[in-house]
Amino acid sequence: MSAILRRGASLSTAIPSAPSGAGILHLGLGSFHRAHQAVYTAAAMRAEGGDWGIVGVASRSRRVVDALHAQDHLYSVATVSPAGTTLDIPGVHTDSYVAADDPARVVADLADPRIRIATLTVTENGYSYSNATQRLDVADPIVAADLRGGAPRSTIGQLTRGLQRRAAAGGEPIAILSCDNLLSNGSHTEKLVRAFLQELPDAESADALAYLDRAVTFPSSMVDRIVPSTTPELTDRVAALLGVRDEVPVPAEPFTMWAIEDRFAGGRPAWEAGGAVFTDEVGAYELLKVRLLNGTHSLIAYLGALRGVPTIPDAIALADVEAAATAILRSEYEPSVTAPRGVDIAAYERDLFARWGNSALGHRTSQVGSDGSVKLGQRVPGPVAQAFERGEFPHLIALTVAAYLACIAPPAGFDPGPHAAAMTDPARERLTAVATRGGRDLAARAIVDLQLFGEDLAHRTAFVDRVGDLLDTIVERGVDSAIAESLSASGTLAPTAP
Ligand code: CS2
Repeated sequence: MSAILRRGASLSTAIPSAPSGAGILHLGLGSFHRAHQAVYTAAAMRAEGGDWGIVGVASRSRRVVDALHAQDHLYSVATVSPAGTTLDIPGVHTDSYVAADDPARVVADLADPRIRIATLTVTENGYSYSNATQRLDVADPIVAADLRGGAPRSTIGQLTRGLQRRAAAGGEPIAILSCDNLLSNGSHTEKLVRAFLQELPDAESADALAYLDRAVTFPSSMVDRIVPSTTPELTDRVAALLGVRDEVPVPAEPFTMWAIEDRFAGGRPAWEAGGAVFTDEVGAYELLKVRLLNGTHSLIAYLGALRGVPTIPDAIALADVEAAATAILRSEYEPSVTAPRGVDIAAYERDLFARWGNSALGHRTSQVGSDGSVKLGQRVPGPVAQAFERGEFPHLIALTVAAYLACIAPPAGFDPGPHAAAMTDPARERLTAVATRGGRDLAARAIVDLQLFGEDLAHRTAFVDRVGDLLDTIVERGVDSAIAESLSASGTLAPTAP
C-alpha cells in the first residue's frame, strides 16, 4: 500500500476539518498526548469550535514530527480491545517540531499571545525535580546551563524562559497544564518554575514573578488512559483498516478519564464535550489513580518481568501476581485514598483488572517498569507512611520496591531476564556503581543513601530492611517465594498451584 494518510485521501474514517488556529502549545509529543488530550480537544472543537489547535513539540526524537509533517499532521488513534480495533483521527495538530533542534522556538511560542494554554506530558522524569532534595535539581548540568542563559533545554527552563518573554511582551494570560502522573502536578510545576526564577538575579525575575501572580494559572489534572508503544504489527493493522498508510498510529485502551481544575487564565476548550470532568477534587482523583492504578501497575510490571513474561496481561494472568495485585490494592493502597464524589471504588477496581487484562493491547512490562526510580517516588511513600500510622506493615509495597531493585540493579550472579534488562531508568548507573553486599545493603543504598523515594521513606528502617530481605528471597529462592512470603505476611493466602 503506497498512499499515505493526508487531507483529501479517501479513507474508511472521517477526517475532521483543519482547526482555524492554534491556541495550545504541547510539550511532549508522545503517544499518550496523542491518544488523550488531542482526542478531548477534537471533541471540544467538534462541539464548540474555537481556535484550539495544538502545536506539538517533541523533546528530542524527529520520528513523529517528520511523519506528521508528511501526513498533514494527521494520525489515527486505534482503540484496541478483545472486541476489535476502532479508528479515530483527531486532526487537531496544526504544526510540530523538535525542541532540541529549535529550543528558541519553544520560548517564542510560549510568548505568542495566540497561545493561551501550554500542556505538558514530559513524564515524571521530565520535571528536573530531585526526590532527594525535594526541590528543583539545580545540580543537573542541563538545569544549571539553562539558569546561566542561552536557549533552554530542560522543560522547566523552557517554560520559565517562555513566561519571562511573555511577561515582557505584554503579559497575556496563560494556563500551564501538567498532564503527567505526579501528585498535585499543577502546583508542583508552578513551584519548579518559581524556583527557577528565584535562582536568577532579582532584576531578571521580578517582572516574571509579578506576572505569574497576576495572569498565569497552573491547574492540576489527573489523566488516565493506557497507551502502549506502537508496534509494526499495529501500524500494518491500521493501514489495512484505514485504506492508506499511517506511519504513526497510536494504540490505546477504550477507557479514558481526565479530571481537571477549572482555572484557565486564558480560557479553554470545551473538553467536557469529550467527557473530561472539571472538579475541585483533582487531588482525590490523583491519589486514586497514582496509587490504585499506577502503584499496582508497577508491582505487576516488576513481578511479571521477573517471572519472564513480556506483557501486563500475561503478568496479571499469573494467579500469584493477581493475588499480590489484589492484596496491595485492598490492604495497602485503598485505605490510603478517599474516593472523589461520584466515584465507586469497588467498580473502579473491577475496571482496573479488566484494563490490565486487555490482552489485545499488549502493554509491555518493560514499559511500565521503566523510570521506576522516579515513578515509585510518587506512588509509594505516602501509602507506606499511612500504613505505619494505621499500625500495619505494607508488605506488598515492600515487595514492589524489592522487585524493582531486582530488575534494575540485579545483584552479581542474578539474571532478572530480558524484560527487566529492557527497562530504562535514570538511576540504573547510580545504583550499580557501588558493589553492594546482599539485599539489605542494596536497599539501604537506594532508599537511604540515594534517597530515591524521598526523605520520609529513608527513615523507615523496618521498611528498608524488609525490602532488603525480600530482595534476598528473590535472588536466592525466586520471585515466586517472595510473592508467597509477602502474601502470607500480609495475611492473604497465596493461591495454590492449579
Ligand atoms: C503506567 C502508566 O508506565 C506506567 O508507569 O503505570 O503509564 C499508566 O499506563 C497510565 O498512567 C494510565 O493512565
